[in-house]
Amino acid sequence: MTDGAPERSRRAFLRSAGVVAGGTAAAGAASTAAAQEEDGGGGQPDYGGWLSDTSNFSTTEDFRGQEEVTVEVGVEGNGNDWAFGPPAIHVDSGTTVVWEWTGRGGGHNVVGENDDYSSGPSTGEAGTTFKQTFEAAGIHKYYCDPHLSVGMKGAVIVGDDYPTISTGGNTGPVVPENAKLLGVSSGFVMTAVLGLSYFFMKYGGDYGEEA
Ligand SMILES: [Cu+2]
Repeated sequence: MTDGAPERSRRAFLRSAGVVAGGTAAAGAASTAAAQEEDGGGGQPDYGGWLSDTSNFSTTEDFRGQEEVTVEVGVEGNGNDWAFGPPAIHVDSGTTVVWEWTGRGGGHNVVGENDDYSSGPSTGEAGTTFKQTFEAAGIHKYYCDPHLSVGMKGAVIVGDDYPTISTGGNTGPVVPENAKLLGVSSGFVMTAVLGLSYFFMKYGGDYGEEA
């Protein structure tokens, strides 16, 4: 029994097993890196439900790079001309927001959510303006006092540090399920290779020495 057949098949087995284990581990690492890159961009602003009943809100309009931005008071929405237009804007720190009354929808005003600023008593006069300069980063919410209950609300996002809606279910690094499975399966393959290698070394070699 010195034909060497067991020796050749053992090497062939180890070579093919090594290729399988290495390939699986590399595929797992690649898909994990791709998933992290997708999640790296800025998320959607989290308004905490503030604009959930504001009928003309669909997206946040980006006005970064401008020193002054105008928001109309009394545009169509919330069942009448009872809306701010646009209701959600994103500006740089130091930007002045100018609210300008359209004259439609009756009397309106602009009041900060925490009552930290106000345009005063509501008015319906077209051309009325109210200005507020925003410095602090974050989401600044405001409303129209007479029409708060129908959803006449707005928000100003300032800067780039503001709450966002989490896209993942946990706070740790995002690892997709298929990458986890690949990790587990490649670990299993490597363990199996080691075990079978041990088996071949211990028992496979005996064939050659018997003759
Ligand atoms: Cu109003």
